[in-house]
Amino acid sequence: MDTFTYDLVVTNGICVTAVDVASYDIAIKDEKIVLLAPSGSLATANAKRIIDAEGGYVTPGGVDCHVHLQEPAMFGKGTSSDTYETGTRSAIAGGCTTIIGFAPQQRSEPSLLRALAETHERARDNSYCDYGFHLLMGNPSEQALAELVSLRDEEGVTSLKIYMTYAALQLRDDQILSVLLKARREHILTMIHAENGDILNWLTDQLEARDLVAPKYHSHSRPPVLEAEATNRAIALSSLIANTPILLVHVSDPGATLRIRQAQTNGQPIYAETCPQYLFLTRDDLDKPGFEGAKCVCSPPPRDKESQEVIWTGLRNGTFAVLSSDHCPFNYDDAESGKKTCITHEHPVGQFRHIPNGIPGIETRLPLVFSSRRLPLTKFVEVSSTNPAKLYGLYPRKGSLIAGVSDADIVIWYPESKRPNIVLTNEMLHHATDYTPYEGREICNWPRYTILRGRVVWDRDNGGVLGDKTFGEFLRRGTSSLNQLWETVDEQGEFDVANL
Ligand code: DUC
Ligand code: ZN
Ligand code: ZN
Repeated sequence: MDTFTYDLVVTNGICVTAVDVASYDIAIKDEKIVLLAPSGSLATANAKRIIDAEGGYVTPGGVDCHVHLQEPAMFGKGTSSDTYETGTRSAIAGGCTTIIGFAPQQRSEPSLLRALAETHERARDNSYCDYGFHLLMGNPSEQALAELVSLRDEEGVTSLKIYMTYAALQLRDDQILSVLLKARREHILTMIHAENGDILNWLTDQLEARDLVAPKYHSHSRPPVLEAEATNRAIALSSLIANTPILLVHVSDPGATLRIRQAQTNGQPIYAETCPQYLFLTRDDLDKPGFEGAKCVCSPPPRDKESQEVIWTGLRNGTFAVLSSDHCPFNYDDAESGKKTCITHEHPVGQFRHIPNGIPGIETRLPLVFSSRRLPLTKFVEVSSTNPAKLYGLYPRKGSLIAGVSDADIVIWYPESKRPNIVLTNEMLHHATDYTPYEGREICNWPRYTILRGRVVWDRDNGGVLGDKTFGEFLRRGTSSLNQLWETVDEQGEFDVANL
């Protein structure tokens, strides 16, 4: 019987982490990175397989911490066009080895634990990559809040998302305060969707009264100030509860970004996420002939060119800790459960109010940003892998290349000499959605190999997807380790209303 020292070696790569770029070889054994060695020194090691990166960049597997799969219709009509199986297949083909999806608790459901159990059923043995869950909290009942301890200690779920908009999900300010208070005590990170639901409903009524219902009016119903106002309010609510950490998801607007930056400068534990749609799409993409613009309807909506620049700057200067996809896919050409559910005889270009909100992007997140060359490579790794892992309690198992510690989750990119010039088409992608909002874009690199826990699950030139849907494991997460978040909170002591 052959005995190998290593299961896999990656030689001759330029390895990038959140802190440095350096040439070294990586040896893998039993799903872990076990050794980092001088470049080329492991080229003839006793390993079952040796992959020559040929001078290409080698990065930790991507961690996409904002992914919607197989959720019931909560953002209006429509059902997800991707299952755990197809969404995670798409993830690995785009270099992503870990996702954090959402376990949706409906308003009629008092228990978070039940909502979580149902989500486990959907994902179990159906995931090509490793996965965890955030609770999507539609009902902050007494029972739900009491369950946060079990969520953390027994279930390995240490974050939840709440909404300031959507009829089925919107929480009042007093409810948000109750969530923040309990989350603070239990060291659960609260993610907030910050858009003012009341204002957008009012604006939507105004637009409809004038028969302005085409897809492009989605962005008129959600002007930037509505995101900035809600962001400001979320920060105020956090500060009221003795500076409870919050994470503002999918930020698109410069006003919101500025407010977040100010709060951070003040030392408040305000974290933020942005997504490729706010770097690569604009509101003009919603203004295409006929119903086409519906392909880019998501919330908040893409803004303008100047806003894109502010978001890029925010990524570079650390305002945004994480870059996620917010993959929330609906088929376009589907009148039963996709974007076209809102088309009627009376409304041939649909009614934006009823367009399912969300776009696909799990596979394109890393290639788009990597090949844009607009972030230093260390920053690219930081926001797309390392910080998500730290923020959501997965570090250093995920998000890095630490010998003896990190899972062998690795992406190998093409070297300069072999760089493919790719024109993105939906046909190339591995989701089950019938379009990509990035159709026709030129991309100058793509993950050549994706390795998940030591196994090559994606080999672009030799077979494509090689993984299988039973290989992905559920990840029990710890509490956040980014910036010693909770240590700082504990030092400040309990919230006390008498201290206000
Ligand atoms: N918010 C999300 O986070 N995802 C899709 C829809 C939405 O509004
Ligand atoms: Zn949201
Ligand atoms: Zn989302």
